[in-house]
Amino acid sequence: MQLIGMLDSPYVRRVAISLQLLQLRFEHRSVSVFSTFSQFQAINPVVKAPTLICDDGEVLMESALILEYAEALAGPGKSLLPTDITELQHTLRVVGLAMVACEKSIQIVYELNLRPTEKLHEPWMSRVTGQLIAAYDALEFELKRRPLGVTNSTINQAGVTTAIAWNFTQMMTPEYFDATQYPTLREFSLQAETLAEFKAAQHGAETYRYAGA
Ligand SMILES: N[C@@H](CCC(=O)N[C@@H](CS)C(=O)NCC(=O)O)C(=O)O
Repeated sequence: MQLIGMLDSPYVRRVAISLQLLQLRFEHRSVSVFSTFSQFQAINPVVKAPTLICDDGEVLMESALILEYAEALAGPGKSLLPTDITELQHTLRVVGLAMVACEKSIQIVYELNLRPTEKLHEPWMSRVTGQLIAAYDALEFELKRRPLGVTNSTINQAGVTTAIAWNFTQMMTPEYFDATQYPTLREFSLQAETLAEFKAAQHGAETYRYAGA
């Protein structure tokens, strides 16, 4: 299967890292939804990253759905989601918060980069920034309360998505919140970024390198 999209997208990164942790092999094509729009459109006409081309050619999108498919493909014994219902509930809460953090950072990036400066809408920026901070406040609280595993055998989907969200916000919108307020998140993300699966899929324009190579 092929993963389409650049690793400067937190959604593409979460899929690339999760596929590796689930021990699923894939080819990565670092195609941009912006600078190579037409090339992306030829692969997926709705131009959404991540896009996954399955082995039979069917095209999937939306990271949560791609990961649902990947979990099923990986089969029993390999999963980034707990089976215990209480643990699953908490994992999904943390994933949800981390996904909102990604989305709010991206909305800031789009507002700054895709809109002419004179059309920047301040009430929207304030709203989105407030939501971003609320997501990180809640994530810091949750990680302190219930620490997450951060080795390649203990990290779960909550850990993967949280670490990626934090890294993305640091890379793209660090001036919109005070990172020193979130020591647990910062430490967790730093540790996650040292894992081979994260190093193989670093934020940016590079193509993912198989962690086992
Ligand atoms: N909810 C989606 C969000 C994906 C998303 O927004 N991807 C961005 C790149 S970071 C994209 O495709 N942007 C182009 C567009 O929306 O037109 C997911 O989890 O996959």
